[in-house]
Amino acid sequence: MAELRGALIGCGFFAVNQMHAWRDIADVSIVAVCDRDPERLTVVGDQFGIARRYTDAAALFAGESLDFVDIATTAPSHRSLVEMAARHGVPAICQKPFAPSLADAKAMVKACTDAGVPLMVHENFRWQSPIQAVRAVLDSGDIGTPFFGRISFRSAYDVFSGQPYLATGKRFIIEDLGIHSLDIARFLLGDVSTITTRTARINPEIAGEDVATMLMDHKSGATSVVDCSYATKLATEPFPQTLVEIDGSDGTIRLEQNYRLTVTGRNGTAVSDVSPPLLPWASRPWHNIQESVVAIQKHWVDCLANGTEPATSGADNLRTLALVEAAYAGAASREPVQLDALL
Ligand code: NAD
Ligand code: 89V
Repeated sequence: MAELRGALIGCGFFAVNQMHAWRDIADVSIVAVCDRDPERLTVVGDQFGIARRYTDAAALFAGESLDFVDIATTAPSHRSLVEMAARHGVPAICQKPFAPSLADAKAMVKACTDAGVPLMVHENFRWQSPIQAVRAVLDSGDIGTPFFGRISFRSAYDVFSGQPYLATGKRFIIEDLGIHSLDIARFLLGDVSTITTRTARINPEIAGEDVATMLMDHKSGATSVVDCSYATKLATEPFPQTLVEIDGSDGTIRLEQNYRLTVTGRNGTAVSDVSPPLLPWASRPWHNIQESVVAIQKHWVDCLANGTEPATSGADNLRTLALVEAAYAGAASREPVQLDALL
């Protein structure tokens, strides 16, 4: 396969992980970088030895011949950048949250569909190896048919020092972190018909909610609880681990702290360590997320090569973003929200 030529737009806090991951993947290279902030452009351009640099995305598309673009900016710019990629016929990866609103996200999917270009949302948490291990147990049939799930992320880690914008938005934990947990719930238990939500703000120094508890009816008949908090001080800080409980007709799955996986099924109980590897460029405690970045970007390259739709395509991610919208609406009204009405 000829090497794919990609460009990165947005050289901020998280994009550095994406750049490391591109270097780990065969048959792809990032040939140009873009950021409207010249300082970030210099930092990332110098760190990864990329000479072709742009402070304006329109100039990037005009000046480069690209096989794809990797958009790692924050949500307010996603729609205009994805639509720009579509106009230039360039396949696009877009970071989560896909868009500030479901209406914007639907327009972005339409623009790419109409232009015939692939679009993937960088929704990487389902690609974490512990979460993939849970999926593999479900696929094995060992616990039978799942009827209950809990996807839990509770922490007091200071995310605001690395990502200061997280402290200032009216929306916080559901839009930034819960979005990953909701996607994992879909990945493990399938699509959702109804969601009921309660939120709270415990940290007085931030603008948005930092605690959310969501109860969901899945179309399969299973029930799940998705709970997340950045106000939970534990004896051992678990950031950024997602803990999972699944009960099935024939057994149970428990993914507990320190990546301990316990499966009780038709053949008894097995305990294993599903810790993610520490990649050479990664650092604890982020290594779990960092490994998943390599996995999702590898998946993108495979999908481009094979002409297949990415697991977290724009169209798929509308269903995750709809859960975010429904959660905020339900938290405000304190009523259950039906998902199909939004899609
Ligand atoms: P950041 O603010 O550190 O970086 C964003 C960069 O984009 C900035 O350097 C900014 O100058 C640049 N930018 C913004 N608009 C632009 C435009 N129109 N053209 C060119 N450059 C532009 O933000 P971050 O913390 O790196 O987050 C970026 C995105 O990644 C967010 O959507 C965030 O939610 C997401 N994120 C995802 C994960 C994950 O695990 N998937 C983890 C952290 C952050
Ligand atoms: O994954 C994310 O989107 C990050 C963090 C884990 C800090 O919430 O913003």
